[in-house]
Amino acid sequence: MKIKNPVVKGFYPDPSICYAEGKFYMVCSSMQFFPGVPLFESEDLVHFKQIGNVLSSLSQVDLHNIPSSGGVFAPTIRYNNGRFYMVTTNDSLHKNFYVYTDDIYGEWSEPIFVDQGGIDPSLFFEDGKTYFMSNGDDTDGRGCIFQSEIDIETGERLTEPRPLWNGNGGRYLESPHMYKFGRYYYLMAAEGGTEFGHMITYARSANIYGPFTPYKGNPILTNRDFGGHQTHIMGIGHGDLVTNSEGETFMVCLGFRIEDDWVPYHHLGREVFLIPVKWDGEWFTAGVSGNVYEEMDIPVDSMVKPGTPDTDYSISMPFNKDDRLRLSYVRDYKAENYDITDDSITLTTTEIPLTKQDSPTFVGVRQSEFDTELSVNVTKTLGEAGLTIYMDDNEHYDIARVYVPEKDMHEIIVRYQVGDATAISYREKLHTEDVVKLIITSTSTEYEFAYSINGQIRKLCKAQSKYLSTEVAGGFTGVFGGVYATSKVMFGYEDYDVNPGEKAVFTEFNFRQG
Ligand code: 6LW
Repeated sequence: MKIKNPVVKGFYPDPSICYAEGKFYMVCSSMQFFPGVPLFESEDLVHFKQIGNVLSSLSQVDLHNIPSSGGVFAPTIRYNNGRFYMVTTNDSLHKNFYVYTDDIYGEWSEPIFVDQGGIDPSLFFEDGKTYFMSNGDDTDGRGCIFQSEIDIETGERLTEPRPLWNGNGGRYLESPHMYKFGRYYYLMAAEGGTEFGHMITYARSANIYGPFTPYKGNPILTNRDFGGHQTHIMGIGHGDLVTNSEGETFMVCLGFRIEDDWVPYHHLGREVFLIPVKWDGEWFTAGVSGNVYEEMDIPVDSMVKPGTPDTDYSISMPFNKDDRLRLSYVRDYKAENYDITDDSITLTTTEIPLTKQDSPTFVGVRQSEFDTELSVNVTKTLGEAGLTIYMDDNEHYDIARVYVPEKDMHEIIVRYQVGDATAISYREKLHTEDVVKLIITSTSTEYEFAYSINGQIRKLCKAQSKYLSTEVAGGFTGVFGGVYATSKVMFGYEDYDVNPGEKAVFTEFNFRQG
């Protein structure tokens, strides 16, 4: 069956998946954004529905003032004896921990920490034992996957971490997962780093502690040798295998969609790709000759119900329960600054601007498509209230309504924040106290800013998506479209401090995607 990748679009990196109670459940990393670890359900590996966020309480994860792209790194989800486990790393605190639930539609436990370093932890259950693995360096300083046995009730490590495999020679050996097929244990990992050199490798052993023999055809999956003129799908790596009730094995992995054939960049973040897996005796292969294309023939026919609609990533008011699962905040969620109903978002201004490594009053949704229109009505607010296309603290484009009382300054501004550069690319006096509609439209290569009053649209300026890309911003995230409010009005060459605590009321939020 022809499948169009990615199967989950937008900033949903580091996918991990399991099969339980007749359905697939998948989690992704979330870095500094809260709630953490978005949780998806699927019946066919092609259509995924977000059903929750694993880390839905700040008591489960400490994101306070962490750096952009710090926080929650790659998770693993596993199911054992009727219980779901999600294990991950708070990379800013260098702590590995897991949470569990007996109800996949309910809340997850408080964190249980494991005394083993590294990142990208994974769990493997066999014969009443729980194996915990993560990456690290061996005594020679080489990348290595380490494994220990833990007590899954307490998180206590019962054995010393033992080196399993140094990978296939690529840098940044990470994303380990252990599987048992037949008489062999299969240890799969990512190498090359989560950028253009990314790849997936594996090795197998008759013993869970090795020695592991690498597959002779490693890397089993990569697009590292393609140029942008051959494909716009890059960064393929960080995979997880899953087997359905028919014994058919598939892989999900991350990748990203670039723009520009020759100087590639991506701004939507790393997304989820579905990969076919084939067994050749007791070794497996993946993809099409180890590569990934936008359209692939994947044997999911028996699972996909004909006529199932493609995922629509658009979101608009009135919000429903599913929409609310997609609302994301930066670092600490401070409930007192948000009043979100189905038909309005009321934000309380604070002195924290978007550019500060802190918790600005912001709520947004991942941009999953290249062609979008984001719009919202905003009332007059003492301070600044606007729409933003937000990659992280230092890379975002804002269109805002500004009112500074002591200056009696009532303006529409467009701000490009790229690194240390704050460019006010548009400033215009606003001769109304009425509601103003802010509008940002996008293509794959640019954003256009406009506003309207009583239906009269006024187009202002444009900015390239390139300058919000990962290749400019660095890190591991992808862009959000959202609303924000602050009492710290920054023009770069002059800033104003308005009294915090004012209310910005947004209505008719509409994020059309695709
Ligand atoms: C993830 C790890 C990685 O945990 O980036 O570059 C981290 N590789 O696999 C965040 O996505």
